[in-house]
Amino acid sequence: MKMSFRWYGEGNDEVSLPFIKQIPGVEGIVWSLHDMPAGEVWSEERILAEKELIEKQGFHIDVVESVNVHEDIKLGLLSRDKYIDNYIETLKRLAKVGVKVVCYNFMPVFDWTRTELYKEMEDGSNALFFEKSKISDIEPIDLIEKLSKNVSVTMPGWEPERLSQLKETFKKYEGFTAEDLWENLQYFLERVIPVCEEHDIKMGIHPDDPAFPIFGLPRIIINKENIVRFLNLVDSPYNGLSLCTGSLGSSDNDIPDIIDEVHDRIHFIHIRNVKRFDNGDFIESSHRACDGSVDIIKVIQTLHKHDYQGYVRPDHGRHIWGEEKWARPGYGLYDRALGIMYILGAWDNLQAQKNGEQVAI
Ligand code: CS2
Ligand code: MN
Repeated sequence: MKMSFRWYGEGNDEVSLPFIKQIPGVEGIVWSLHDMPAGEVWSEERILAEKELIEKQGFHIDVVESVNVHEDIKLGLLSRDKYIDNYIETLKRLAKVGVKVVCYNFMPVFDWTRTELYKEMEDGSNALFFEKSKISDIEPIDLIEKLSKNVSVTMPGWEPERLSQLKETFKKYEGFTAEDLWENLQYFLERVIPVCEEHDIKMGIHPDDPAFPIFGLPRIIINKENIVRFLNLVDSPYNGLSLCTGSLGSSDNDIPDIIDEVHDRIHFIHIRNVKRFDNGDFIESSHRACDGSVDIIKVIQTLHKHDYQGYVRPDHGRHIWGEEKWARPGYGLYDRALGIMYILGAWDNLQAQKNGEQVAI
């Protein structure tokens, strides 16, 4: 596996590239142009400037997360073709500078959703929390307003231009079903994947987070059955997954079993743990298997069994050692760095066993 780390860009991330450099094992930066509105073509100058900045620190730029999909594409509006053309142009420009994988999602309206960004834990750390009952009694707009009061940065999926149109966007989704979303996803893939094949750039869809419908909006990338259906929409290695153990772990998915089934279509993995409660709540925990509901060790063993050669990054981390004062929710430095050491510790141990076995033969 190739270890990487998500970075939000100069002036947009309190964690610096030189600090990331000090985490053992990180080879690449997972990057994006976070201020680009969904649907616009990314400028070549900006892409090149980002590439230069990241490569100067000795990291590769192989993975972009995300190139956001315009809402009209998800809704299947007439205007979608123009936005798909723009998406394709951005993909070509990224392929030209050597990007290998693009992580994206196809969730209506929101990216990931939580009800608290700074839930205090007994040990003094804090973490992203989802309280199911809170989602049922609150309007989405009120939830976002409440959450964004304490955050000074723009969270993925909460870009100002998207939020300002939240009410209208919700209206457009009235009566919209999961089957409509499947159809529109297929339409998108049928146009985009042939270009990916030609330009050698792979698409990896990110599972929906949480992995169940919220606010009456459909969510489809949520379990094994749907992931298999998704991969068959366009049966090409370029139509793949960014498997996220935390997102799929928000409901009762057997993630090692999913990896067994679709490992050859996984291009990128987010590894993190979540602890689920019986009432449907969940909290993001440390990466350690015994701290959450996802058996992270088994996930790593399964990847190793299939000789996973793709990209990986720790996903969200808790805020620890006081970093909630400066780091963006889910994306502090310390817990993600600890997560990397846990993942690499497990991986190196499996490698050592494998090498030992080979020597013994
Ligand atoms: C990420 C997602 O922070 C996160 O939870 O895993 O925001 C992810 O970047 C997007 O869904 C991919 O488009
Ligand atoms: Mn993720």
